[in-house]
Amino acid sequence: MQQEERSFDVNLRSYQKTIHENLTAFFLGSDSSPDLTSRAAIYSLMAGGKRIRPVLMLAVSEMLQISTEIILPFACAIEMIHTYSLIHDDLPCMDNDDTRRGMPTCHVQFSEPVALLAGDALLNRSYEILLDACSDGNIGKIRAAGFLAAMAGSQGMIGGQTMDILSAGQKIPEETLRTMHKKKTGCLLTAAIVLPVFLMNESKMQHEIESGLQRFSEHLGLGFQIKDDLLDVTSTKEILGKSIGKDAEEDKSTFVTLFSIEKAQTMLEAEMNLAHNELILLRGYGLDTVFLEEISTYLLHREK
Ligand code: GRG
Repeated sequence: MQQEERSFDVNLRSYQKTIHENLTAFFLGSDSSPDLTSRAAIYSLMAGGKRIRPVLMLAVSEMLQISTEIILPFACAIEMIHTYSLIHDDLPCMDNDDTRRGMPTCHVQFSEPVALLAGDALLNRSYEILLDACSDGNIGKIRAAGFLAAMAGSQGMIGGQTMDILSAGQKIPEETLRTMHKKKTGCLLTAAIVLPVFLMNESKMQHEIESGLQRFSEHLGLGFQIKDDLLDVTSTKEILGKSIGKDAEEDKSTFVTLFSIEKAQTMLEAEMNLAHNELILLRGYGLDTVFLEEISTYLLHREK
């Protein structure tokens, strides 16, 4: 067991290192003298974070035998989109947070206008990187890039954020809460997990693998969000690296405020079991799902 834990840890760190070492270069491209906005973007991009989305993308790619060279631009692009969403989410016009990833938020460190532009720059750069990755005209890469754009857009993450804003101060039904989080948190995780399927070599099982990974990602995404809601009431600012207790303070509907800590914990475990069941089915297609099983357990028990 200890042996398994060590090897998961080694794999996780190795994926995180690959991302960490390449993000700045991908963001800067040929820019050798970054201006204030670019420096603010790099400040947030390199402030740490678990790198869950690109790690999942690299792990699924390895499982599907897609090379690091092919997936790396997509993995860096998704972390840039995620970081832009955090910068914008922290702005005074949204959640108004002063700490993120254990550091002052982008607008506190720089200024509101610069943080707004830094988020925009990260989003624009991510699309430049995606377009560049597609420049050989490969249809799988073009579909992969389009899928990531859609998952981040108004039917996906931005759509979820819109529902979140509109539901402020209201008690919303459980189904609405689930839909909101499926979009706001889940869509980017789905992008990370499903996108590599577009880059696979022809496989008879491609459709089944895509559907299985899609369902796995949806359960993992909901579980990830329920855990986020739980950490907001059970953790500390020092451990999480961001403000806590804001959900209740702002009268937000979450799995904890709508139900209870105990019920949310039960719902979290149910989602993770459903995610696990999907992996068992995927194993039946000859896929090595060990890392995905281990990362699901890691996310279930994570402290930040
Ligand atoms: C502003 C366009 C726009 C969208 C904002 C994703 C999002 C939508 C806002 C971020 C705020 C939030 C709490 C979203 C829920 C998803 C979530 C738990 C984000 C934090 O992701 P982690 O835990 O963060 O992966 P690190 O710092 O580890 O990368």
